[in-house]
Amino acid sequence: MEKYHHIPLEYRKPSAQEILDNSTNLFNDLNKRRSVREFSNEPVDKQIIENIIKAASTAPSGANKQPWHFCAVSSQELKDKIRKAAEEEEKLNYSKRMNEEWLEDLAPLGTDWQKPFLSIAPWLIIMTKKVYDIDENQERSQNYYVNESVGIACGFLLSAIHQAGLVSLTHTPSPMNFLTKLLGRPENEKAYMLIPIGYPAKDTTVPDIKRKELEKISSFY
Ligand code: IYR
Repeated sequence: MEKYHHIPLEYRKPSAQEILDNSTNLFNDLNKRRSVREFSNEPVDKQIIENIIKAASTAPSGANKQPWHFCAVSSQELKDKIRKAAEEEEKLNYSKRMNEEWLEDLAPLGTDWQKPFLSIAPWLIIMTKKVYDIDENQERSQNYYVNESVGIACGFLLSAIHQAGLVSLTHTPSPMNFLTKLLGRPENEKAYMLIPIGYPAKDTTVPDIKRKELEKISSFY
């Protein structure tokens, strides 16, 4: 295989002060990101969702395979179907699949099997991971570090949603295979994350949870 043609890196070196200010401001802004479970049904332009997906797709990936797909759903009919199927799985999760400790950990969040946000939020993005690739001739090829790559892209997506001025939720109904079925995705794709996107409902509240202190989450050597 031939090497990629190389091009100059687009990079402007900011001053140390600018970098300090940028990093402080970015932290302060990201620190305001919260998972939201109550959405307004106010529509969001498709172009905004396209930009957010494009931002997520700039994530690095193993061997640049970009092993992800973003299914953006605004169809009310499909959102309702997704909600119904997710709630069926969640009913089983909450009533028998999750153990005592898990239920106790979730109790303070007050979540339950009901997922009205799935039919209320104007958009749902379902991210899938491509466990392997299939080309036009049905030939299979490998992807690498798929979970890591898709996880990074998902982080970029959440950050893009927040920085655009919208809110989201990382929702993981499990098992998630109903999603790839409802969306008619090919067999090499597995559902990775379901992310409702939109504006928060009026007067939405979020739990008063705290992030761990820097000292608890880092060690400097
Ligand atoms: N997927 C379920 C349960 C759930 C699990 C975790 I871990 C959470 O942080 C929140 C919820 C649900 O969406 O209700």
